[in-house]
Amino acid sequence: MSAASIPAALTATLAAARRVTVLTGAGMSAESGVPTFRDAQAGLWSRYRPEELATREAFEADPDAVWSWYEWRRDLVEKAEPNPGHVALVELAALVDRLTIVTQNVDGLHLRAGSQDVIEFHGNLFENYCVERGHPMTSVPRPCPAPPPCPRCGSPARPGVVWFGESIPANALERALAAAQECDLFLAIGTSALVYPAAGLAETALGAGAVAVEVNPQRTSLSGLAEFCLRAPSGEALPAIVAALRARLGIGGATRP
Ligand code: BV8
Repeated sequence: MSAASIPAALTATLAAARRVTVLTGAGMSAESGVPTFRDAQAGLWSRYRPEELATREAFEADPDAVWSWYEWRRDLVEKAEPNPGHVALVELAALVDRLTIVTQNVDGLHLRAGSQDVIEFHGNLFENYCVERGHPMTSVPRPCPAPPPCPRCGSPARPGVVWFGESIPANALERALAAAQECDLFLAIGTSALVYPAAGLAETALGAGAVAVEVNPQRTSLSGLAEFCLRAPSGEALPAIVAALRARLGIGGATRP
């Protein structure tokens, strides 16, 4: 996707924006080789649906199986690298007044790419804590076939992610709502917009007068609300957006490949 294919009106809106808020979903990491939730679960996990595994009930029913699913994902993510889409968001943040990423992804790839203002709305795969007291368990040995006991209270570890049926941590929710309410431009990237309250952030931004943009090869429930829909992979569309903005701002230099 080239800079020339980015609508001039989108580039103009981006250039004039005081604050840009980006909501990313699993599609953002697809080009890093991390399967999306809509993809059939690969191999061992092909018989489960994520919604069935990513719950407190599933963990309480079979801690070892759910823990192993997260270990499998941690292994996969550790082998993954941020893709050109992640890098382009780092570059975009340097070109606009303020850019906040609200990510539904728990893979930590935005942080590894160098993004600064990131809200991990559903937590992080690599941050575990114990089920009884919430003691952070930062040095969990890998590989680890079963939830290890907390060194402080002995209760088992759980992944530091937000499961279905669990509330979003208050601080993350508050910051994400503010980012949605205060932005002029809301970019929804690589998300099917099926999970709430994350998906509701788009309506919050629109209600506050923002322009919405969708980057997704497929249509979603947000498509009808978006002023611009870029039907392309984020690893191609985002570098093109950055190149188009650089050209409009008269800033040379190609986007890193
Ligand atoms: C909550 C962390 C209040 C874990 C995740 C019954 C009881 C309780 C709650 C509910 C209920 N019914 C509904 C709810 C609400 C529920 C919900 O929304 N359910 C859905 C299924 C309807 N939400 C919750 O439970 C939330 N909490 O509501 O608290 C509460 C509390 C108690 C009781 C009631 C209410 C918490 C939700 C958080 C769940 N945790 N992740 C883990 O990862 O293991 S969700 C997880 O799935 C992800 O984080 C993400 O949010 C979601 C997957 O969505 P996407 O990221 O969009 O990915 P997806 O695969 O779907 O789509 C990928 C897209 O990318 C596609 O559109 C594709 O076209 C596109 N794409 C592909 N390739 C590319 C691309 N795009 C660009 N470039 C590419 N290359």
